[in-house]
Amino acid sequence: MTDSNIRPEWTPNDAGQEFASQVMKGVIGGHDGLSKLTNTGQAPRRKIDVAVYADGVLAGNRAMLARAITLVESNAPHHLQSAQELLQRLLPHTGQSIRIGITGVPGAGKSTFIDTFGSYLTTKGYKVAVLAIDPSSSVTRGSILGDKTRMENLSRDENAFVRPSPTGGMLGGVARKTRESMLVCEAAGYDVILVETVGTGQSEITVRSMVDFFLLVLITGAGDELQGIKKGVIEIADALLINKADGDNKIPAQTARSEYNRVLHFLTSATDGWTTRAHTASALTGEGIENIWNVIQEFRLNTTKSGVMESRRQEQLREWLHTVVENQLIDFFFRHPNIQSALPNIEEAVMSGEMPATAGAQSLLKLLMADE
Ligand SMILES: Nc1nc2c(ncn2[C@@H]2O[C@H](COP(=O)(O)OP(=O)(O)OP(=O)(O)O)[C@@H](O)[C@H]2O)c(=O)[nH]1
Ligand SMILES: [Mg+2]
Repeated sequence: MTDSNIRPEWTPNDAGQEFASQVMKGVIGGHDGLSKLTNTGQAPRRKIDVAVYADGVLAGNRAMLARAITLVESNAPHHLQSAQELLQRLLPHTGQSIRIGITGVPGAGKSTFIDTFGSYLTTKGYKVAVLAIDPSSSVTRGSILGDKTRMENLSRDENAFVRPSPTGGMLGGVARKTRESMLVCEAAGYDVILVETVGTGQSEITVRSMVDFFLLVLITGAGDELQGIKKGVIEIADALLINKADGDNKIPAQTARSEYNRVLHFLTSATDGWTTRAHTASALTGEGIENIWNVIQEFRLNTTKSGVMESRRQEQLREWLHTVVENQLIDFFFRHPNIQSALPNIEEAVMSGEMPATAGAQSLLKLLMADE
């Protein structure tokens, strides 16, 4: 069972095992780390007062913000309705922030950059929220923002809100939570939203689909300047940042910047009317940090004027709607009793080569409709 001493601050006191972000003492139940005991039908559920949550968030109350995000991240079916009602109330107060995605190979200095950059922004009077997408993470295994020590300054800053990656398996599920958390942060008055992700391919595409500006953090060295970063990732970036441009590494970083700028010249840019360029900075000393903010502000001005910002956000919403429909349909399909009983046989027939996969899928779909 949950021990209240090891609960993160954002877990409501009356919560059971259903919250996605929850610290557990190692693996105590199934292989997924969840207790075999659930509170379904047990402890009486206190009704969530959505209006209280909404008022708290809109007033910029941090504790309520944390609780609202916990609600939005919850995997419990009975929280879904309240979470959606809450988002409905908050929606008119969203959209005013600049949403920035940050990616890069492990160790490139993303977290250090966010700490320095975020602190720079709060000293300028902005409120900064940091979210993460790390589909593989769970609190027990350590998550992307698990060690807040790497964001020492920001996590102590009252104008910053640092939230670890939601747990909960598949990238799609994690992405939904992050996207909705982003809206809650905006409603709470945060001006800049930073979304960190690991450099693993698919998660970058996902983050790109929810932010305005996408920053790729790179480092020099290891001979190969492309260091496993695929051309495709460079092509979805609005700026490249060669980090660790300090000490002996300053000159190599500047050389790398010129090389990347040459490469960028031949690539399609990620955003209409905007030229992606490489820059250098040191997250450690702070040099070049202001320049990055200037670049982002120029981007914002430019794309707002041209209408590209607005059309990108609308397109992102359309895509998101479609993604949610797809996920829910798939879920409905695999949970359907007709499918569950027929699937093993059809799978076997397809695997043994007796039945073509497409024919197998068609007969499953027919079974799904047989009820209606
Ligand atoms: N010299 C120098 N070191 C840096 C700089 N930025 C980060 N580092 C160091 O690089 C190491 C990795 O930094 P992180 O910020 O944890 O990198 P990350 O990209 O978030 O790493 P993951 O979260 O593991 O993917 C740490 O030891 C940092 O102190 C920099 O600008 N200059
Ligand atoms: Mg990190």
